[in-house]
Amino acid sequence: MIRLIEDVMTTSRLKKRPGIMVAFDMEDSASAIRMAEELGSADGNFAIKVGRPLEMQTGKEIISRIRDATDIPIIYDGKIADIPYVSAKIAEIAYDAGADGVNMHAFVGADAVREVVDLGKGDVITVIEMTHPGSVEYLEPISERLIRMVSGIGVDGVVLPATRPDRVGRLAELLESEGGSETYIISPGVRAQGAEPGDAVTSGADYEIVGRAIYQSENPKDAAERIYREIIDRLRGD
Ligand code: NUP
Repeated sequence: MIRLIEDVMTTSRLKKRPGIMVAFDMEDSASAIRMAEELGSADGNFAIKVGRPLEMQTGKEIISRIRDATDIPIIYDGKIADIPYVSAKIAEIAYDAGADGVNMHAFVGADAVREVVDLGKGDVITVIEMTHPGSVEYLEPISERLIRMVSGIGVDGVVLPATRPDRVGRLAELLESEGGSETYIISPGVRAQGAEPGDAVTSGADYEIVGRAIYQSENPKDAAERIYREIIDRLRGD
């Protein structure tokens, strides 16, 4: 198991440093490919997250096409939450299409998370708490247990909500104390859901996920660079 955890950590393509994971939730492949190419030459640390709306409209091939268009790490955000066999099957399809990592729910349990980690095909990111109000009802009461569980397994990343920076801070501390200091934290909710750039990173996150504020803007590359600079400036205390 220890060897497995080390393997996963050393092969992780997503570096644990401040950056933006751009959510690709647009529904057409042309603008997705164009944005992937533009981000490749953008100033900053970026990753791409392919979401279900894009995948459902264009098929898993969109991952391969983005892979061909840029060197930026790609995460498939299928929010996988199924029995271990099916969870691993979905993850494997995404890895084989060119994803560097997949996003799955932690609440499905240790057996499902372990089955995906044991594939050894790329990063595994687990959702711990979400950005919307409903997350407070059912995820918040179990999130500390989820952090302990995924730390024991050795996942590459966890999702914590930028909309609740206090939760990012608390769970980041717990992650560290559970031996997860190498685990990156990615936090959605910036701009469209109310969090400001830097809210999560100054609370202990590594990547902030930004979707609509980038892909719906007139110039996505400029928007991505501008929000990245805002995050870095907040971190420096400017
Ligand atoms: O808790 C979560 N909240 C959330 O918004 C977990 C997520 N993965 N996301 C994703 O982040 C969501 O699916 C979308 O792709 C992105 C946020 O997009 P936007 O609100 O910046 O447009």
